[in-house]
Amino acid sequence: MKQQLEALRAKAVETLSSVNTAAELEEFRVKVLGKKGELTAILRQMGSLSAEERPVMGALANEVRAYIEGELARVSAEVEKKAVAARIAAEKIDVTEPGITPKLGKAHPLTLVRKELENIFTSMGFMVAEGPEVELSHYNFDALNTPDDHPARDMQDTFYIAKDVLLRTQTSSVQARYMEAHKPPLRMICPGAVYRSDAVDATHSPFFHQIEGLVVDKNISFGDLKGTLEEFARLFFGPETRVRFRPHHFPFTEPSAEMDVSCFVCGGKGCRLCKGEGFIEILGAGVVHPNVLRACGIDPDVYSGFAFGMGQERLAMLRYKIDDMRLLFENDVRFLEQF
Ligand code: 2U9
Repeated sequence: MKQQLEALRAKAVETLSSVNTAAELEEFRVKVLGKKGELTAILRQMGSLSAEERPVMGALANEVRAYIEGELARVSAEVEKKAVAARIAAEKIDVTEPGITPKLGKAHPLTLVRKELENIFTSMGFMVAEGPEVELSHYNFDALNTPDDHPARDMQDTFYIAKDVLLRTQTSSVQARYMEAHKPPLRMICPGAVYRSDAVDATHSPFFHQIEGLVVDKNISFGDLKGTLEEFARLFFGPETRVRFRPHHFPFTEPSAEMDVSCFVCGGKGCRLCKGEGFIEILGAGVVHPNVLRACGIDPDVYSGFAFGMGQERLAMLRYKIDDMRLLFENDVRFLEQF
């Protein structure tokens, strides 16, 4: 029995020396030290020993068990240490490696221009208003002194949805609604999309954006219009900017004018941008027609006003030297990244 115990000890030490995983260790423990294990099998023979031999063998068996348990604990600690080291090696990250740069979005040039316009006009006390893009012909045309036989109302020029419902051709409908809902004094701008049955080219699109403005109060004159729009031109195009007004016609204003700004590239001498003119047309404006005030519930004998309108695409193209309007709608990231 002594030899058996020593043989068990030697075999256990040898087996443990080649164990690599926690599962193998457990298998070893059950096989050698478990209730039905090899040590128990040897101890079953105790009954056949003499009374003198029994305590000696008992003591040896205990020593062998303690020895094997000690080895098991030692190897178990080693295996655990190796497992942790292997995991650390496998999951190692290089914290000095450069990260993945997140792609940041940017504001569209039309958004940049709209915000700049809103900042300029709100700093002068204008409110910003919005209205529906699918509009009644009443607000798009009738209220704006644009009668049934006006060419702008033609099917060729306007997208109709039903007889009296259309995609608005101008944001002026927002001003008409605003006048109905608010009493003067009023000072407002309305930026937004408009739709016209135009063929696409470098300077035209059936979908574009306007920004229009309206001031109504007692004693508003063409002088107020000039002062306000000249100040706007200086804030948007620079302090050296000069303006000029040319007579024009709009159904909703009388008198009406178009405003040009001195060319911000050549300063007025004439260049490619201003086509040798020295000036660039940027907006239309005028004193609000009495019929328009009346149609929107404001007494033209008490109040007067001025209005103006400009195209946001045109302003964006001038500001950012964009030579084709289509670039603003194609959403090519290589183009949009530049702003
Ligand atoms: C009301 C009364 C008057 C708005 C105006 C213009 C002149 C004008 C165009 C310029 C280029 C639009 O983008 S564009 O095609 N606009 O020339 N707009 S006066 O007059 C109004 C508006 C609303 C109630």
